[in-house]
Amino acid sequence: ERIKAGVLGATGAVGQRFIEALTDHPWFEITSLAASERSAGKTYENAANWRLDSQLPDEVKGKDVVPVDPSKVDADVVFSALPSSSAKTVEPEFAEAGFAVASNASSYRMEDDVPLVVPEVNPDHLGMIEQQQDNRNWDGYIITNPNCSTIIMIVSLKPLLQFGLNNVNVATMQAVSGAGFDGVSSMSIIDNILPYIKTEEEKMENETLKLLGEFNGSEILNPDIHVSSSCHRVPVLDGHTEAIWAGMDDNPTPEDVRQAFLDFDPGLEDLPSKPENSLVVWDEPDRPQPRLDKNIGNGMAVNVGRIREGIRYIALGHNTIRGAAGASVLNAELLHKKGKL
Ligand code: A2P
Ligand code: 11C
Repeated sequence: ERIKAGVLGATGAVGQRFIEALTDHPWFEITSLAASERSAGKTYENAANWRLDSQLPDEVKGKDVVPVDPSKVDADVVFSALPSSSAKTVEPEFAEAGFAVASNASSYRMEDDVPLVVPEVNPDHLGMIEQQQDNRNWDGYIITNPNCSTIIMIVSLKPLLQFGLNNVNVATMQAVSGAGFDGVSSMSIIDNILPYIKTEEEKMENETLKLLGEFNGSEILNPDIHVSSSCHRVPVLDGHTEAIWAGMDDNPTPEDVRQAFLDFDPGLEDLPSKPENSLVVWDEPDRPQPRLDKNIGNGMAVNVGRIREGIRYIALGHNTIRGAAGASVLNAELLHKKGKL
């Protein structure tokens, strides 16, 4: 039997990526599309300002958009692409009403009893769900995935833990789609770079420590790793690029690191959204690039290259797929595999 899936914030930049990820999915079926009162009552085709680079799937075109109200949504799991301000009030209403909420929003990521999960990195943190349901008296629950920039970095850091990772510095070059649909349509950033993205640097630092922390069954113990980030918006439509400096106790050579990236076992068994390679290693000095490489592995791979002494390297991933909707769907697939959905 197929799992009924709703999308909250279905009309936005990440919401549209959820629609794509869930269309023809082997386990999930889209049963509800929800957005703000501005869109409710319209058909999806009329409510969503669909991107030009892909076709609006037939199965959602004529569907009605409903408000983000648990009594109006028919689903077992809801995927949330809501702005964090509305996610803050809406997501608990759904969890309380018994829905599994797989959220891309930032509102609950750092709460002690809410799993912040990337399946390749910390699948055991899903163990927090029972605690959350007890604490909050919810029949459902919220699980979250990190911010796009964090996800792209963390997948590349996981194989470096074996060398005693102790220090991470990162400078990001982030696409405009990360700022939501309005960010893309205005393109007001053309011929420019914005050297500040609100709350992004804190998110990269705090989320990375939570993800790499050990879950002892009741709490997460922060790892002894220093993380420092500088975040920037560049005139690219999709695909975040990151320059990463990783300090490690064992001082591995660039070749050791390259081999660790190549040998990386994501431990994902047969989840439908799993890419063939979670890490794709580039040896050409001018790769990876967003325009050429963001869609590798259906947009779910993290590309790494330019591995140099230091250790310094570049990571690139599709921010609204690997870094957002695809990450939430992968989390829900993992929940299903573990019998929690
Ligand atoms: P709508 O299209 O009706 O405004 P983006 O990140 O691209 O800006 O998209 C945000 C998504 O969240 C859209 O689907 C938007 O719906 C929805 N949304 C924004 N504010 C609210 C709100 N207060 N309540 C419910 N949905 C909201
Ligand atoms: C950006 N990373 O590119 C942001 C968008 O915490 O999920 C996503 C913010 C978040 O601007």
